[in-house]
Amino acid sequence: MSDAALTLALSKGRIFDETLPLLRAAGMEITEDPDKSRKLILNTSRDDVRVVLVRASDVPTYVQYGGADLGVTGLDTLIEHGSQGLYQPLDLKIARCRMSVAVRSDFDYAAMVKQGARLKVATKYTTIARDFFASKGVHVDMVKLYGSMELAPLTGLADAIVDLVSTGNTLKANHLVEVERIMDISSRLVVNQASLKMKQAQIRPIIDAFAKALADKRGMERYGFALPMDEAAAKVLIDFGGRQWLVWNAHFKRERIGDVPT
Ligand code: PRT
Ligand code: MG
Repeated sequence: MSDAALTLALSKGRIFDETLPLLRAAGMEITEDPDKSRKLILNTSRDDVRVVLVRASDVPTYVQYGGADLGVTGLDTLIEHGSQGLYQPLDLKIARCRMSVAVRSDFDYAAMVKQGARLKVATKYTTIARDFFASKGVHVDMVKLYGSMELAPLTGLADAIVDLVSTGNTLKANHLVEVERIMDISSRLVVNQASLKMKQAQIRPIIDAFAKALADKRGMERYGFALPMDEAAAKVLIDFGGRQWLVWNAHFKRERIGDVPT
């Protein structure tokens, strides 16, 4: 591996699975299945790009200290870690979920907040939880946990939890209800700031390729077909929210872009 080689940090599971199509679209196929081997360093179809598999919560650390040049990490993890030394060029809009407050269904959260009661909150996300309750003026005692937050209200360890919710099935299965939605969460591309300066020529095209893959995906979601993003016209259509009149105002060589008459 030459000095100019790039290392991308990913975590196994949903972030890996949902980053794969973006990598593919950006011309980097991962040639090995991480579930079928114990390898922690994976090759890609590009000689100068390799992937390292780390714990989800370690991705920002790897990128911050240069163990990886780039990485993909959840906004939750990024906020908890802090963004020092990390350039965040793109919201990849993958591994989407929300950060919420949940309580036992028989706990009157609204009344407790109204009374100004002190709440016992269990969470892995102490920074996000502390900031949220401080902004509401609610006093909390924080209990730091590393997993299975749902158990805390059921065992009397806490009144409330702050955790990620996607389908809501985990809460439901444990008789918990969501009482506050703190923020929407998705995964971000993070880049080591020193790498960005020293390896500009390699990193910039990758950021651009990811951005193009995202725009293509959005076009696909919105119109049900891929707009040819190499056409200036299609870019106008996407960048401005697909307003037909913008297309009319633009000049095109082709008569149609996909199924959209121009
Ligand atoms: O598991 P490990 O300790 O190694 O790390 P991790 O849990 O941080 O990794 P992983 O792969 O589980 O999550 C990586 C990232 O995926 C998170 O940082 C989030 O940004 C994002 N993500 C998206 C989620 C979820 N959706 C999600 N539903 N992370 C976790 N969950 C969990 C949640 O904590 C809860 O236990 O799934 C459960 C709720 O799911 P529903 O569908 O039942 O609501
Ligand atoms: Mg997990």
